[in-house]
Amino acid sequence: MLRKEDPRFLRGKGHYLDDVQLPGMLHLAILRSPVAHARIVSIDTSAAEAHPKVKAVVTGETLAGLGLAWMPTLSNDVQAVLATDKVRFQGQEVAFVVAEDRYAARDALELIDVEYDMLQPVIDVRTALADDAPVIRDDLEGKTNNHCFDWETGDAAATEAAFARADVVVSQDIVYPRVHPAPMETCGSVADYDRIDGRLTLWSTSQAPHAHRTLYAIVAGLPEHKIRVISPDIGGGFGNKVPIYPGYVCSIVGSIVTGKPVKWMEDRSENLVSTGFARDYVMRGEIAATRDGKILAIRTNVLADHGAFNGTAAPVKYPAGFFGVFTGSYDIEAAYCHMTAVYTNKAPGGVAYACSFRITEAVYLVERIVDCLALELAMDPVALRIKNFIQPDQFPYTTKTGWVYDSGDYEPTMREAMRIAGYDELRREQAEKRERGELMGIGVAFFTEAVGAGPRKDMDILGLGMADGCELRVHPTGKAVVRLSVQSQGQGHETTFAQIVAEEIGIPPADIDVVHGDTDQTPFGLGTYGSRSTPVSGAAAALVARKVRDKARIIASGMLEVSVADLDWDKGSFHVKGDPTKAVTIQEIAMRAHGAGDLPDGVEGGLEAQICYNPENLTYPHGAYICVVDIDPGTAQVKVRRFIAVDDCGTRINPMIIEGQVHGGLTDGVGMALMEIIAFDEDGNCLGGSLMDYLIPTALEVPDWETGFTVTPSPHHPIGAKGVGESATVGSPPAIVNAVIDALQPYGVRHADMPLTPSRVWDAMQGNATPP
Ligand code: MCN
Ligand code: CUM
Repeated sequence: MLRKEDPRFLRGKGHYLDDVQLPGMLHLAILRSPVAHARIVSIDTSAAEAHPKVKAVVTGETLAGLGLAWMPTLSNDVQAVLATDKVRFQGQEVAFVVAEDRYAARDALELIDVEYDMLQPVIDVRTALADDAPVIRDDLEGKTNNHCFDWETGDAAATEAAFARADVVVSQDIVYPRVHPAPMETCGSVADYDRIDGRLTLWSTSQAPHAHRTLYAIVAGLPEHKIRVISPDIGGGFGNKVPIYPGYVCSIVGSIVTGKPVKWMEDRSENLVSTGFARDYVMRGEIAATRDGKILAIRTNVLADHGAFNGTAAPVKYPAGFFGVFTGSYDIEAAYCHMTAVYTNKAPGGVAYACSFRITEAVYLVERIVDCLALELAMDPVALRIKNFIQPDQFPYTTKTGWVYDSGDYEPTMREAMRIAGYDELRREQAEKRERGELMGIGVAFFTEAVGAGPRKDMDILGLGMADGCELRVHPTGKAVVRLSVQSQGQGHETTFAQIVAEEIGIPPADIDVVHGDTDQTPFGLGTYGSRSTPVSGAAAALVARKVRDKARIIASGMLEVSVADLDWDKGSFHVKGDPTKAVTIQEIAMRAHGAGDLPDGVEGGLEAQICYNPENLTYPHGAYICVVDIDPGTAQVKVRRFIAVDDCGTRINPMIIEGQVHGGLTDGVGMALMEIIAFDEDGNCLGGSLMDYLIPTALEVPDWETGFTVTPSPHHPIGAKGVGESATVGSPPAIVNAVIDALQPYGVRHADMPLTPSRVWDAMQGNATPP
């Protein structure tokens, strides 16, 4: 089925945040810190205030007077809305101007005079905990260092014992650099505060409108029923639109102060410099195995850079997200991870960029380290993986770090990827090319993800349980509307949720309207990220439709004058068992539910239902990826020649949409593996602040993707579906890096860190794999 939303998008009729125009609307611009770490001595706003088009200038001091200078982050830290005492990263919000138009607001920023007293910045995560490192978070009472949190999982002693018994131990330092989701549409909001009835309407680029509304209620002390958050069409999120940004809060304050609607819309550089980054993990991976390639244990030690404020988005019990799945798809004896997270003078975030809470880092670690082991054992990387896979009869499988993989059948997926790739033939081609001095590499990665957060008994964000509401209403004429708490940013929910409901109640998808993104129109739920829409809201949609069908069955029994047990469902109609001519359609039932005439005893009129679905477990999709690269030995330029992706996301709702999701994620992976990095100089200047410096892949850098699939349904999901929106971003970087390292075997390279730009590959070829 083609996407129902596309006629609107393809004709330029999408309605994005910047399309919101309200009468009398003013425009907000944010003054940002030019430096990474400095004390604010003074701010002079008088010249800006005198600008004829300026309506308000607000500083941190003004906000402090309202108790709004600081806001909670999604991970129980606090973040400055506008800096009061110090600036803690380059690009931090210092003041804002509200003016009659966008240009005047920007011009007035230049009239604000801030005097900074420079402080030494903390940039290198490795020295952030040194005794003499300046303390970044002196706003936190009693804070005397830059320590953010420590976290561990697994069994250290059992892992130690397994390592002691191993024939072979391999360790490798691996960095997953800071990257940025860089959605096509930047972040923004329009706030409209009605002073008379105290109602706030906020249009914002939010992936989670309900969660945001509750947080505004808590932060600003506004009554929740008077706040309406609307996410219009969103031009890509990729995790970037999960956090609450100071700009959203500023627009609210701007509207309260001026009594007018206020729009804030970031430019590209603001988005790259100040909004949620991803990754930034410095990892040491260790793997222990027997000589014949049985993996015994995996151990890792991680240093995590969280920037100036811990703005990570993850369920609160998981400070390092779902990094705990770092044991991958392998049946091992023991595992242990220790992580130290620190503050640095960099933008806050730690959002997952197209990955369910740090799973990308985990998969990258295990898939790199397994390849290092294959090299050490001189074993084929595919054979090593297959030998260690969790077997089908072991599911549900409890990992050594406590995750329960719901289902999986890994080897067929791996074999399908090998079949499409022509794996053996590729290896032969590679051998020939090596003889001729050509650099061809074949990289393999196999991943298991944990998506669909999550069971409310152990998952919440700031106390909000991760269950999703869903409502289905069938109108008298048999058309329907399904109301979701999740919010599409391009994933095609208007199509796929209509398909889920259609499958259950037999109303054609075209007759089912999907409503989302408006807290006044939809039931509560935690939003779209961590590929949770299908696992959680998708389940809710299926179950709410079954509830409606159950009621329809009772009404049908009255219409056909038989007992409920004597009815058969035939996708779209009920008929009397054994007599298909005695039937009523769902449309006829809908009319009866709303119309004249008797209904069976105890049945209320109407045909609708509502549900709040609390998932029993996460879903665990998996996939096998094979990448083929060629490297120019003269320039060290990597070309991805082929990429084969075989994904298993259980029951597939819309194969075309899945394919689109996979294509997008694979393209992300090429970006991360070969091009993208948010780097900083030693003064804390962000070196990735524009798309001239932060390189994202285009059609030129990517091959024709070759996709395939297997289907291993989730046993606990009502239709067996698992999430897929992030699978390809998770699985592709290790496949590409493994391919590059494989190509560099003639140079004896075991590892090189992303992004594998020509200069890094060149360095690796010269025996200098660790970037300075
Ligand atoms: N789907 C399906 N069958 C399945 C699983 C999914 O047909 N077994 C369909 C779904 O119905 C949905 C799409 O695939 O239309 C993605 O579903 P799902 O895996 O549940 O992920 P979400 O809808 O929750 O989307 C979130 C995910 C995340 S977290 C990021 S990040 C990401 C991604 O989606 N951001 C995206 N894909 C994106 N795609 C676009 N265009 N834009 C983004 O910002
Ligand atoms: Cu993991 S980025 Mo998505 O979860 O919005």
